[in-house]
Amino acid sequence: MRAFFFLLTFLCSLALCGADGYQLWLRHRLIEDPTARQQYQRALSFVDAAVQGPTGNSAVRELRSGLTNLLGTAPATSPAKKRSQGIYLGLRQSSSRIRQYLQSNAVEDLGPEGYHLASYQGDVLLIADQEQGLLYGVFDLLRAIQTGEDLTNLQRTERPAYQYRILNHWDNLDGTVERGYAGFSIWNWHQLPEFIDQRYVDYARACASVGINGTVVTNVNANSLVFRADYLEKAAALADVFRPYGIKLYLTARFSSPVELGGLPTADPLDPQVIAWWKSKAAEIYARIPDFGGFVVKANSEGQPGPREYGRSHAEGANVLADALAPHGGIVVWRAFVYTDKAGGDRFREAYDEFTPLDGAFRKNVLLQIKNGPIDFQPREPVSPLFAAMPQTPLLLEFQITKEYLGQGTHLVGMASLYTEVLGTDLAPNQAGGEIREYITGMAGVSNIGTARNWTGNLFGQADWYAFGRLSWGPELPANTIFREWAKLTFGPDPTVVTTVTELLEKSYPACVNYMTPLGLHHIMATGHHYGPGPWIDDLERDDWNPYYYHGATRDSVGFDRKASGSKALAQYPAEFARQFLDPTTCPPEFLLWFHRLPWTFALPNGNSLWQELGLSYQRGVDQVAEMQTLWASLENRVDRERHLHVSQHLAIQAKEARWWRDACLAYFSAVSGLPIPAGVTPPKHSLEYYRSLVYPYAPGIRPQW
Ligand code: BDP
Repeated sequence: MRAFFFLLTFLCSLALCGADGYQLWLRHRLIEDPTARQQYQRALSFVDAAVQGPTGNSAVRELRSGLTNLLGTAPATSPAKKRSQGIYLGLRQSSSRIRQYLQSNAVEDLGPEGYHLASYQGDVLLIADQEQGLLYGVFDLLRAIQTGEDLTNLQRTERPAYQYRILNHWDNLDGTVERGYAGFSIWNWHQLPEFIDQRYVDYARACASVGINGTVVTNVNANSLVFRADYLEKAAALADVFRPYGIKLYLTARFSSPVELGGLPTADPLDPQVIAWWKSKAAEIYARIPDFGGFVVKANSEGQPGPREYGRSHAEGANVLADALAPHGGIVVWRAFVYTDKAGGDRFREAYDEFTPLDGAFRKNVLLQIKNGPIDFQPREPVSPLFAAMPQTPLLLEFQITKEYLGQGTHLVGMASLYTEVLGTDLAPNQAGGEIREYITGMAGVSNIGTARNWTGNLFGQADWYAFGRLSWGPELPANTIFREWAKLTFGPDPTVVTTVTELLEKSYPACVNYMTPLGLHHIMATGHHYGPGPWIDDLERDDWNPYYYHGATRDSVGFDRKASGSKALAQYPAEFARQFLDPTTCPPEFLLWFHRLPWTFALPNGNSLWQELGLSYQRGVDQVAEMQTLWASLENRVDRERHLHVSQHLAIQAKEARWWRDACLAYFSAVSGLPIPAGVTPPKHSLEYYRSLVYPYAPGIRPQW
């Protein structure tokens, strides 16, 4: 019997208890070190909660179950004996203990989502102004215990930097996910509203635990069917699940819905019938979902309908939807990812040219959602110039969490490096507060979640969901802190594992940029699915769908001139920011070919020619992946077998694909330039024809309509 019990415990510790990745970073496993466990047990022997609403109740439930799992015993509900220590949680004035603390400790306004955590005469106090703050405080406290923080000097006040912290699912009603690499959509529209998958609850817990407070459950390439009454009922059922976790539901709005669903002859935003249709649709939605967040709209972009079809501006289109939502407190998130199909322009410029004349023309409840870069989620982009050009319009920064252009579901690339680089980019280097994070009101992240048991397909994709949430709450957090936290929460406290996983994540982003798009190359991936290299593609119907358009390599030169002598896109930035890019000899090398067209012989600051440096960068990327493999291999006996194997196998694919990128790109650029592969670079294994011949019609994540 005893042997059986031990076997069961052993099996549980190896696999059943979360080594499959389902529990994400909320793996509240029993603290192994008995001394540490006893200390926490003594300090947290009860949870005295004064809460009333559903969110407060979720907070208490999370705290109790988290503590029970971490400490091995359930906390009591009140102090058992006089001298026992525990947690008091509640709003100001909610308990005498909290009131007593506040008499001698000033805690300023915490806002709707903030909280204050303090150790007070041996107890832990968690105080908020509204119950949602308690929920965030609970997750912070659990994270502190999970990562081994000493609670005796606990004293912190936390408030989110932004009001809007939203996940964007590019999920279709048929269950497919555009640019999704983790299986199908987790929303089972067919079986909603009756069937409530436990995943919905666990999803909401995970989001709340990192501060996410909104979710757009449908694709930006929208389907008007979601506004039909039965679908709204399904959406309402999801909203009911999310509400106790402080998460608002949003839907994408297809601009032509009044025609497609409403049977009207037009979707012209200034048509009275269209205006009335949106008003009544909004009222219908709010009748079912009283805290509905609002609409996200992709209009006149990549074939999506929009106001331009009726000769109306983006502002005229957005305002009609905004007016319909305003009486109910909803917002319109209008996407700036817009480019026309005019030949000969520079796509880099388009969003800026389209939207800057409209600054000030949007209703107050319209937010403009801008992708981090001016083109499209490339491995490394300079920031979008729009951020500094819309002072009268609230802005959301859109990141991709799913890795459409960064190795998709297979590659390990710690996106926190990209996110922090963007958030910290200083557009006004001569003044304080010019960082991108200061220009925005919120963050949106294109989700990487699917039906994969571990949610993200590649286990390390969880780190990107985690990073997005943490940064949307605290955009000043360094990537290293986020990686370290995630490593501890996911793999446990072993310092060797934590240090190695952190190092692996830190290496991964520069590695990917090196083996895909070094020195500012961009959009050179294959067409449609964007899987693998395709710098040679030049025969697509639109100029700017062709990878060739973005580098224009000839025998003599390569790169895109965006200076005054070229497309003039550089002039869209504030002058003091643009200055660093103007001169190719001082331009940061990672952005060189974004702004300059240069001869292959151009000398870089390190003395290498452009061609040599390009070759060596590709080689460096491949070598860095090999180093990542070695790092991970060193953890073989420290990480459970299931997850170790999972990651090793993914890294093997990444190593193979990194070599593919290097070989295919160098074979192509060498053929075009007539230059031999530089010394120190492994020559391509196959001919250029071979790489050009590779086709992958079933690569995942492709848009169903393309
Ligand atoms: C591109 C994707 C495409 C999306 C588009 C968007 O390839 O699938 O629809 O972004 O953001 O990167 O709307």
